[in-house]
Amino acid sequence: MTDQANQRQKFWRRYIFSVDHKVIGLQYAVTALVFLLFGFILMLIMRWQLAYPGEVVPVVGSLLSESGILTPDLYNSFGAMHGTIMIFLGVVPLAVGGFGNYVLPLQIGAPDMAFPRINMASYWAYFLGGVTMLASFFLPTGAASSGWTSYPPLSVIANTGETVWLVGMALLITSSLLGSINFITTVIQLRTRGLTWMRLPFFVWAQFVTAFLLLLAFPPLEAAAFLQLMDRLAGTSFFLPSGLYVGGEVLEASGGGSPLLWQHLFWFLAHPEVYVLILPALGIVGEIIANNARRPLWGYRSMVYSVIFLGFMSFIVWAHHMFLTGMGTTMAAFFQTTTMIISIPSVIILSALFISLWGGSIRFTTPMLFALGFLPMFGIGGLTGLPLGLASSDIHLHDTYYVIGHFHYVVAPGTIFALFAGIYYWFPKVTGRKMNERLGRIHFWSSIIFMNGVFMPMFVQGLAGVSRRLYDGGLAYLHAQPVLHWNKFMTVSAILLSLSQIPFIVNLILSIRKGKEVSSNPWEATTLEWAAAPSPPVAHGNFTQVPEVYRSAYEYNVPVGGAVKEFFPQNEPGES
Ligand SMILES: [Cu+2]
Repeated sequence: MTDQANQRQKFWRRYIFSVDHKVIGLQYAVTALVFLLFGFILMLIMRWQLAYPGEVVPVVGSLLSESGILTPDLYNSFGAMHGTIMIFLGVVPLAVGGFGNYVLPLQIGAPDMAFPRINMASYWAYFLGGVTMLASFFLPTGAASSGWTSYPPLSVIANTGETVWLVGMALLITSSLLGSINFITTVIQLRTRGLTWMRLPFFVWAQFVTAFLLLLAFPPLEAAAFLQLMDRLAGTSFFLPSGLYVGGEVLEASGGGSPLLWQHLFWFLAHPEVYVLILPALGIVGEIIANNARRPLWGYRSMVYSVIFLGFMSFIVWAHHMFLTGMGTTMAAFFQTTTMIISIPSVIILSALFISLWGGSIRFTTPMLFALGFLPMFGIGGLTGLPLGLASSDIHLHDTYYVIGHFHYVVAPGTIFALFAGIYYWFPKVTGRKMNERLGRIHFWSSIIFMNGVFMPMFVQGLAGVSRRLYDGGLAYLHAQPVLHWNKFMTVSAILLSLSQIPFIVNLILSIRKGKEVSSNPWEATTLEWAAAPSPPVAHGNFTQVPEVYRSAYEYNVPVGGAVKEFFPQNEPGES
């Protein structure tokens, strides 16, 4: 091979088809951020339509339709794709594929993931799934339009975009199954010497339980996706009821299927999926709070047990999404009870994080601001979920904007804030440089203000009974009139929120080359990724020397003899 060809091969092996968990983690992170941005733009266009129904969409209008207006069909497509993109292509790949891949092996002192090639396959299945989904926008019929839940019978009789959506989902699910097997094996097998279960950083625990959720919850949806594909393409009727009228005529279905079956299979995945979104975020926030409060995590053990219990419970609450399907009071009673129980471990974790701040000398760095912002936002998200978990109040609130407000508080100012915190926190690990603090603070304060401007009024609209799926934002509905003016407020907030992301993007790009150079442990952290590895870590193997662990994960301000030691890295021998 010539030298040049050799170089070229090295480039491809190293940056594109890499098997190094760090490169794969970055591939995930960058791809997910691009998808998130795209999903965000879809949201902006929908919000424009809600505030100014039927008016030409500025800037991108000519791309949407001849008239420049977001048509009802496109609105439905955007709604379905916004949800799908944000969850399956954005937040989860960033939280698990990005942060999990990059940080977890380093935190447990491992040279790489247990199966580096499966890791690479997992990224490429995700990439392919994402591209497939987005390509469906170019179909003559447009992208999927039956909501991110793809409920039959509507989804089975819907346009070709739905078929592509199902194929894309099958690829994405395959990706996360490959990933979760890898995470579980890595944590069980590759922990370095001395790193017992109760010495694991909380982030590792969060990722470990998340991997189990993905492994156990996704297969039912993968099966369901294939069944729906067969309903669409092979003339079966797993989800199509007999005697269904479409356009005034009875639809020929081969046998009596059940649309409810899909709901069960879908929500059996999608409720645990909520915790797939949240747990890694809690893990990130835990790391950052302990580090910046310079205190051990309060109640570390109870937090670990809570995470495990949460993971277990998340499998027996799914039908709280289905109170309106006529399930009967006994079933409803069971599911609302389990739903109330699952709030207990969440409250324990959130309280433990709050109490960890007690008596700490807090450093208000940008990652810490985002971590602290996460706590109340996630709190609002969780508390507003309770009325939805009770059948009687859910009957009023079901499918209103209240629901949209609730889960966006969990995911947008909640989880995404935690992901921002993580980016600012681990950036020096990846690049050896810090991101700019001033830009970071501008990013934080403007984001938290406008985030609330977007989502808080949704509770008001929802309580007033405005449906979540209205193309005209409620214009045609008498009962929506008193709360209609909030649409403009939310849309303006959303536009300002998008402007607030500019300092972040500028900061991210500039800091890669121009950020302040820092030592390998700039936050004075105790966990292995900072204490034992150089920043950036060695390309293969991560550590110049295999680390050994002597203590628990967060020994900050520990009394030793008569003095107080500021922090004890996990790999530092000696007594504390
Ligand atoms: Cu749920």
